[in-house]
Amino acid sequence: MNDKKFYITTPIYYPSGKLHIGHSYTTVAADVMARYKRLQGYDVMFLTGTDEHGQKIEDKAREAGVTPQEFVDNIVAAPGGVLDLWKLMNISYDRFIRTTDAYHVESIQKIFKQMYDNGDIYKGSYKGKYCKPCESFWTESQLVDGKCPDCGREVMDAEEEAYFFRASKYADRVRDLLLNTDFLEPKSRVHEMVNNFIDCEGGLQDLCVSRTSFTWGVPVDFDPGHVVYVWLDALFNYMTALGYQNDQYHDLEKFWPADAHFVGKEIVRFHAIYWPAFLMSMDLPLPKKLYGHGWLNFNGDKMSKSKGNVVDPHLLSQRYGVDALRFFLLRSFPFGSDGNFTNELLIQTINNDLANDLGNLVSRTTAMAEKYFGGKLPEARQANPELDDSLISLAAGLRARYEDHMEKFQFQNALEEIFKVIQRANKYIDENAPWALAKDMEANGPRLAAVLYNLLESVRVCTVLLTPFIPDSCGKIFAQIGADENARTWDSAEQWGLLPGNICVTKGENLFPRIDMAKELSELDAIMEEAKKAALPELEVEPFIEEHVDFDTFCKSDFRAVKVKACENVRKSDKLLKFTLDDGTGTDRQILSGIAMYYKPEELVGKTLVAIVNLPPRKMMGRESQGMLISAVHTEKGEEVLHLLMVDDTIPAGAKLC
Ligand code: ME8
Repeated sequence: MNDKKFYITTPIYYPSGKLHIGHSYTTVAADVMARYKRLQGYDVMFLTGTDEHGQKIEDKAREAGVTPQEFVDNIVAAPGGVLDLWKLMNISYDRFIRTTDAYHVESIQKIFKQMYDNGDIYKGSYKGKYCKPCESFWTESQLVDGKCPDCGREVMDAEEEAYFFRASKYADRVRDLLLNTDFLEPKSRVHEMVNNFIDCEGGLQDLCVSRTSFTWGVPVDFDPGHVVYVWLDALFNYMTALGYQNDQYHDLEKFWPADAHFVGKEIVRFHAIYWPAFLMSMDLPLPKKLYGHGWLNFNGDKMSKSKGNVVDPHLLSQRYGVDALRFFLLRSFPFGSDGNFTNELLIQTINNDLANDLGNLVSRTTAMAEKYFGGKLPEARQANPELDDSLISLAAGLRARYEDHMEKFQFQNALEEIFKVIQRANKYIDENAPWALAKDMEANGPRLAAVLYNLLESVRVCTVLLTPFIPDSCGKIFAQIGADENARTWDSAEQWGLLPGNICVTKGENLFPRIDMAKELSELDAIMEEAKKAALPELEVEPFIEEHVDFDTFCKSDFRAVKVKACENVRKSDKLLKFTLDDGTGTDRQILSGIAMYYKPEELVGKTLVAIVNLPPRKMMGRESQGMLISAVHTEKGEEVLHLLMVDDTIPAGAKLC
């Protein structure tokens, strides 16, 4: 039996809309960790899922005209939904939990009842501030500038009869957990939690854990009308998915406590304070580690649909491949800090690391093995310690340095170590100039074979350790360098010289083609513009003016039907059209109107329009305008659209509109 076990979780996602690249960040990181532990020989349980209850989902379902269950089913399981995204991103989860799964609901009801029975949940009345999008209650003192401290949006007053969890009872134990153990990382988040939520004015407050204002949640079975607060429901997923308080699974003993919960920084509060307190209340062992990673912004701004800067993983992986995207997320930003996603950085990372460094090393090495030896290296190899040792020792010591960083979830540093070896190997090619050796194969054949073997071994060791990050590409590299199963293992990454003497090297496809930065950026910009437009409301109507106008004032405006006798563009103006109009008086009326972007002058001749004719005359581009033509205006996909008001041609010129 394998006693090396590893249980890792991601947060469970709200299926309230399309997931973006920021959401993929936690899951890709957890996937890398799960694959790394499997590589090390651990029996891994990697859990992810969806958090499907709450007011936000209920509201969205109502807007969409479907039941909440239909709404979430559609986002989770439909094409392009959450499950599809994880398939696309090559996420190797072992279990997927949905909080609407019957077994989970049953467990939550039992847990809630048990906490009620042990006195940690009691009934009271809630008065406070509520942030609807975050489904969070706040006290006045927790608000920032009167707004939700998490998302910065408006909060509303709320009062309801509710059940409360006695979080205050666990304040000391939670403080101790945070300050005196390595439970929460990075350390920089510890003081924020303790100062803001435990050692704050009034201390750790009891938490409101039921709602009566909506119904889409786990019902409190002993008090109809109440549903369990979504965070209590959601947090316990980490245990119900192993079979806690249900018969669906039986993995609790094997995998609990969790080895690592990965969460974004904005939900550290729930995981660092309430989650341990809930577990303490149920007398359960605490998870070993909680890691709060940073946020990915886009061009320095928070990712959001309305800003049109939500980066679509489907689009990016189609253009660059899933591995390039996975790699970029963990290579470019330290996991614990915020990162700024830009298209330039993405392309630069792909070009520098994957195309220039790794791709080049693999393609040069395999091409030379094919060219000089037909893909089969001879057994006779001539070492040259002076030239070989620095590369070999760097590569041979790589696994230990990599492991050190991976154990601390420092993915960026682990990759940095690998790329030092890759860069060193590229330099080794230049130092040894295989093309020069190849000029005299008889004399230099064994030396050339040694150079290429050392390069292949460097590639192999790096590829073993890159496998958790870019699994598909690594499979292809292993095939190109002829590495068999033995040469792909965790142990093999520490052993130099594992590639068999008679390896068969084949130069395959170019794994990471270079991207033309300027061309790509302009294409991405165009796509983003389109996305921004698509996110805008279809039609937008000007807000109505609330102030009343009295009837007499209204009657003072003289609206008339006018017929267009002539119409022409005004010279040197892109906007103005000059109209000569019959207003029924027998004297032509001239009106200038800024509508040249919408109409060609010839289209309008003969039309019957509406004008207000008693505005004071005014000059535009040196010409007098005697009134104003009336148009209907609205906004469509963010752009102003204008229609001149045209009336039935049987209406005579000069007819008064009233
Ligand atoms: O919070 N950068 O779900 P969620 C980095 N249901 N990470 C980001 C991000 C960004 N731009 N945007 C989102 C929830 N995330 C709860 C969890 S767990 C018991 C309940 C991360 O769908 C975010 O930080 O809003 C979080 O870790 C994850 O996506 C899910 O967010």
